[in-house]
Amino acid sequence: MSRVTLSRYLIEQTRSQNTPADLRFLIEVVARACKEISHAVSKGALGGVLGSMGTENVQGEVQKKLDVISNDILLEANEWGGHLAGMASEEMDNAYQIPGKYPKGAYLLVFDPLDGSSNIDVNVSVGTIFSVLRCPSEYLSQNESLNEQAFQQPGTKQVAAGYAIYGPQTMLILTLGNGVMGFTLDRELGSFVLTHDNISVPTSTAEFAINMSNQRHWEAPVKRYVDELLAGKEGPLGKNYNMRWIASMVADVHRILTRGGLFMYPRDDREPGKAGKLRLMYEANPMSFIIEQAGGAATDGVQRILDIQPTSLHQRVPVFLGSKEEVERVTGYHKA
Ligand code: AHM
Ligand code: MG
Repeated sequence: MSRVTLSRYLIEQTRSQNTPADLRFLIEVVARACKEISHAVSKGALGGVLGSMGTENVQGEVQKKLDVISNDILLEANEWGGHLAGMASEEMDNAYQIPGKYPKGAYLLVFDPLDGSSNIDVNVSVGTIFSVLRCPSEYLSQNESLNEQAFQQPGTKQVAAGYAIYGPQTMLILTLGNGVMGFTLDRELGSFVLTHDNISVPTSTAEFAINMSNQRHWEAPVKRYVDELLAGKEGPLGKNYNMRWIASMVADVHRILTRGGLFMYPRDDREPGKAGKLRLMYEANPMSFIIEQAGGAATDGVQRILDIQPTSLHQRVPVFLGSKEEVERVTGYHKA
């Protein structure tokens, strides 16, 4: 049986699901950019890419060199092809305008160019997360410059989402709203090859992921839930749970897609003005779309993440996602 490359998968999607050709092109361009980022990440100290830039992004976080390199790779790869009306990134204050010399297209691309970048210097998996939206028609005119409002669409409006994980293998995980597929980068061929067909997240789990060092800052329902998990077999949940925390959302979510689990980054009182650490547009929405497409669930503790109406580009949100039974349980505790 011949191998199914990403290109072949996308062409077959066009035939069977009417995936538009410009969306297919967009995904291929993003995948090509991810190959380039994978290459830069894998060079590490040899490529002089480790360490900090000495600058901060709009969120007040120190930018790593690879944050900036990855952001530039994605912008350069995507700006000229005529498939996008604009881009937005965790690493840029404002929406990125497609330069006037290039044609504009129908889609908006939103990304976290290098998620988990605190892990780069210690050689632990990092990744690129992306989300694709349609550009509302009023912003499609060539002369109109794009503002934030064009991007402020709930996650249910995403037409595609995915992530690349740069780990022992480089993989691309993709959903076009028709299941979740995993492709592994074959470095000899230079192609992403379909290796994980129709990924599904087990409904139950005995594994959870949370940064326990923030425990004293959590809200009561999360404290109660994690206490119950830690109480194990002798506690009210009647079973032992294992814990993992990689501090790279891509790597934690990838483990959950592979063998189930629950990922939590709750709201906490360290910075009362911020609703959690993770960003709705760049992290929570694409990951929630993927997890739901794989049969899991994702909420902010109260409502489905994909139903949240964004009010700003860099807005943050509490995240509970993964195996359905545990997401429902912790969400139920918030409502109790
Ligand atoms: P980043 O996009 O700046 O890398 O931040 C997001 C990351 C997630 O990948 C990860 O789940 C989380 O931050 C880890 O946070 P903490 O360091 O508080 O454990
Ligand atoms: Mg991130």
